[in-house]
Amino acid sequence: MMRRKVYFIQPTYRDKFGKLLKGKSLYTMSLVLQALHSTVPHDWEVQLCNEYFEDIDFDTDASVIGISSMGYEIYRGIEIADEFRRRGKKVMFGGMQAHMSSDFALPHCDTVVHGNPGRTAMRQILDDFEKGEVQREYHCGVDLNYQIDYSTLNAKRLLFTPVITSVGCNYRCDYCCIAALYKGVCRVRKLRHVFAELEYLHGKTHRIAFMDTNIHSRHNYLRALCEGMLSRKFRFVWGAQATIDIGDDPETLRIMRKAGCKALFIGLESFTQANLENVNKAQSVKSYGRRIENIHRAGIKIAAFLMYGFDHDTKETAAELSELVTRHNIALPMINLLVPLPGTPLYTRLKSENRLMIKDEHDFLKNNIGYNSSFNLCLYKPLQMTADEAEAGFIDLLGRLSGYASVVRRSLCPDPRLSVFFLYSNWLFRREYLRLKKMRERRFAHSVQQAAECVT
Ligand code: B12
Repeated sequence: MMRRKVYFIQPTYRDKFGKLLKGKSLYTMSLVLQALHSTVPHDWEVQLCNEYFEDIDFDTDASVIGISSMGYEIYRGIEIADEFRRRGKKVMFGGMQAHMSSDFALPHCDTVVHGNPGRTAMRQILDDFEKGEVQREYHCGVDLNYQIDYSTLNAKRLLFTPVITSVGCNYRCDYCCIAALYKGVCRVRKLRHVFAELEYLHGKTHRIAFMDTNIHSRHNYLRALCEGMLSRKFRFVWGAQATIDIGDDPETLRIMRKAGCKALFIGLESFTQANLENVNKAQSVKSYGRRIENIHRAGIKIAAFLMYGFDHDTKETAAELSELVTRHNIALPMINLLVPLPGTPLYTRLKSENRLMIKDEHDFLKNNIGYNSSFNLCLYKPLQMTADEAEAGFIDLLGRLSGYASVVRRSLCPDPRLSVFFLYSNWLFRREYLRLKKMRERRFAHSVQQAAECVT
C-alpha cells in the first residue's frame, strides 16, 4: 500500500548564471505551503520545504510530491519533478504558473492542479493518487474555507509575516495575471478564519503583510477586518496592496491607520491616461494627486508599482515619471519594464500585432538577475521607441531615483522604524539600479568589441 505522506515544495530558482538562489531571510514569503498543509486530510502525513531556505530532501519517504509555482521557479520545479519521478514518486504541480503554463508542466508530472484546492478537493486528489487513478488535471475553483495552520511558519526569518484575506481583484487590467486567472472576481475568506490566524500570530510577531491583490476589493469587509483587529486589541504594524481608489475612502483609511496600517502598496503603473486606457486600467490619472494626498493625510505611506514601456511612453517619460514620483512623495517606487505575461490580454494583443520578440512563450521567466528582481528586459516592440531604447530608458528612470539625496528624502518619515524600512528598501532599489547599469555597460562593451573584431 502507498504511504500516506505528501511532500509540498516551494522551489527557489536559478539566477542567470545557473546558481540556485538561497538565503536566510526574506521580506515576506508566500503562504502557499501553510495553506496547502491545512487542506491535507488528517490521515496523511505532511512534509514541507521552502527551497529558498532549506535543501530538498530527495530521499523523503513521501509517496506524493506537490510542487508549487508562482513564476520563474517553474523551471526549477521541473528539475525537481524529473528527479523525484526518476526515484519512483508521484508528482503534482500547482500554483499560478503551472496553471498558466500547464502544457509546460504536464510532461514532467502526473497531474496539474488548477485553482485553490480546499479540503474536499485535496482529499479527492490524494485518494485518486492512492487508488492509482489520478487524473491528468484537476480544476478546483477557489476554496479557502479553512483556517491556515501557521505552526510550520518561522516568522523569525521574515520582516513581515504573510496573512491573506482574499484572492482575485475586481479590476481586469490587460497585463495582470490575477485578472486573467480570477476573471475580475475577488473572493474573500471567512473573517473568523482570519481572526483565528491573527490570534495565533499575536504575540509571536509584530509585523504582518496582507498578501491580497487588493485589500480594498470589498470595502465593508475591510472595515470589519480593521474593526475586529481593533476590538481584539491586536497591536500589529502592517502593510497591504490596494488600488488607488482607496484614496477616496477617508473613513476606511482612518480605521486602517488606527488598526496599524503603515504602508500601502499601490499599482499606479503610469501617469499617462492614454497608457492606462490602452491596458484597460480603469483609473483616472487626474485623481492620482488627490487620492495620494488623502492616503498621506491618513498617515499611511505609499509604495508605488510603476511600469515603463507602454505604447504612449517615450524616451522622455523616464524624466517625467521620476519627477512625479518625487513630487507625490512616493516612499518607495517599484518599477518594472512592461511584461507581456502569457495568458493575459496584453500578450494576445501584442502577439496579434506581431510585436512580441520572444521565440518561446516562457522566455519572460528567464528574466531573473536575482531573487525578486524587477523585469528589465523588453520582450516586445514598443510603439514610440526601440526595445533597446526602452531598456535604456528603464535604467535611466531607475538612475534618476537612485541618488543618495532622493533615496534619503523618500525614506524619511516621523516613524523611525518605518524610515529604516524604507531606507533599506530604497537602498536595495539603488543597488539593483547599479547592478543593471553595470550589466548593460558590459553588454555594450562586448558588442563594441565584437564589432571591432569584425572590422579588423
Ligand atoms: C509573497 C509573494 C512573493 C514573495 C515570495 C517569497 C517566497 N519565497 O515565498 C516574493 C516577494 C519574493 C515574490 C517573488 C516573485 N513574485 Co510573487 N507574489 C507573492 C504574493 C504577494 C503572495 C503569494 C501568496 O502567499 N499567495 C497566497 C497563496 C495561498 O496562494 P497561491 O500561491 O496562489 O497558492 C494557492 C494555489 O495557487 C494553489 N497552489 C499553489 N501551489 C500549489 C501546489 C500544489 C501541488 C497544489 C495542489 C496547489 C497549489 O493552492 C494554494 C492555496 O490555495 C503573490 C500575489 C498573491 N496574492 O498571490 C505574488 C505573485 C505570485 N508573484 C508574482 C511575481 C511576478 C513574482 C516575481 C516574478 C516578481 C519578480 N519580478 O521577480 C517573483 C518570482 C518568484 C519566484 N519564486 O518565481 C506574480 C505571479 C505572476 C505570474 N506567474 O504570472 C503574483 C501573482 C503577483 C502579481 N500580481 O503579479 N513573490
